[in-house]
Amino acid sequence: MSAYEVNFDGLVGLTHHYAGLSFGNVASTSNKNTPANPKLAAKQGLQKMKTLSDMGFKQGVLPPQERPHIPVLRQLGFSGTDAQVLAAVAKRSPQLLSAVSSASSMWTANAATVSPSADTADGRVHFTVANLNNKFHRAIEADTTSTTLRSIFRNGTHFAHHAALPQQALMGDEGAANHNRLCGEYGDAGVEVFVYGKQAFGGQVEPQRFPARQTREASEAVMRLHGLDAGKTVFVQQDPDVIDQGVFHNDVIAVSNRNVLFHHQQAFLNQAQALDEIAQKMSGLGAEFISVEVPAAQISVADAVSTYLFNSQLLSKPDGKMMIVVPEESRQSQRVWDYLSGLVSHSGPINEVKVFDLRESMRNGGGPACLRLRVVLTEAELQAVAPGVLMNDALFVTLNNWVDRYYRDRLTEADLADPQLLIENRQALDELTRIMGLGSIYPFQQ
Ligand code: SUG
Repeated sequence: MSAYEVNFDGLVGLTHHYAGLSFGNVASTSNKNTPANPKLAAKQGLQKMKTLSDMGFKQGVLPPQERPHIPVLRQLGFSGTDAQVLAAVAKRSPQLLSAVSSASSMWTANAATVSPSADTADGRVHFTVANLNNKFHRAIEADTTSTTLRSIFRNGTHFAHHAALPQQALMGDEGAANHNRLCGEYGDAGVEVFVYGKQAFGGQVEPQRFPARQTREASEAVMRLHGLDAGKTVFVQQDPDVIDQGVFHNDVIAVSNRNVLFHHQQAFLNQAQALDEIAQKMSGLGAEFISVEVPAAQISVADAVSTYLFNSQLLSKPDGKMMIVVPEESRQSQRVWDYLSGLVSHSGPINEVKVFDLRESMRNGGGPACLRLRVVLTEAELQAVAPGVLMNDALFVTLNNWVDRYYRDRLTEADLADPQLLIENRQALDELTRIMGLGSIYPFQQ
């Protein structure tokens, strides 16, 4: 059956700021406490969505979450009116306020793991919400992510939803950022590749400096929940040395589209063996696997981390070739730009580069691929998606006006205690749910 890849990008929230919350993510820790521009961040994201949609790629939008997250502060013992809760947490623990105000749900590659209907036992599209257990500010995303996905992909005939795995390090799950699906045509059965940072039970090696956020145990649970066939599934460990150099998710060092895996020479542990297994399982499906491996001698792991070359999107064009979508930082590096220029001038599968300025997100370690969740959908499944989330001319204009009305152009940690910011956030999100036709998805709307 024919199918499309639809990219659902996260709309940046009103409290986007730099809090240094993600140990192991170099950009996050090094930009801690610098002023942010939420309005610009939201517009940079919208521009990427609109440009790709105009180029003919199917594009959706996922809404931001309610922040500061008052319900979790109440769970932690703060009480009184919402304004009193804010004042108390700002006084006692500005860091906690910052964490519960993070706009991190914008990185929707971490919202969930998605398996297309062609791969699952019951022929439905399966979603497992990521528990994001490794970071407090991200773990609090799971509930609203679940409500949002259930609201957008409502139809039980086509879509199956699984709650986040238990909130415990053993089951650390970061969603699609550590998951690749290789296939011939999108609608064909594919090989799902789960990349984990460590194996909690009986693992041999793990990173020493920075955390491994994804466990093999979590990836195996997702495979079971989705009803995937073990013969079409591959588990690969990410090279622990590169996690220690700042590759906190696999999508910072590898990206796939259809039958192509674009990756660094040091992306995986026992790389040759992993690539062989993928190639064999692909050939079992009648598809030819193409690995585009970038040698360490040409691009170092440090280059990958600073330019986000691999946190790119590979998009299939009507001519059968692929376009690579990279952040401006990749163009700024002479080495990486020379590499990309060479890549697209050869006769390989990738023949065009598209650059986006995503600086506001990049300064927190979120590139083009972090900002999108890929969902492969057949025509019937696409028809079953809530229509108000699909990008088009009208939605682009409406969302830009909405951003102009509600977003600030400068935000620091000190602003988060402002009760007016919470009010603005709720007014904006209430309006957004109406614009996108999502119903009541936020705690404050209950
Ligand atoms: O989880 N940054 C995010 C970036 C996520 C990128 N996603 C993918 N690679 N798919 C993270 O580390 C930083 C927030 C702060 O420090 O303010 C942050 O959460």
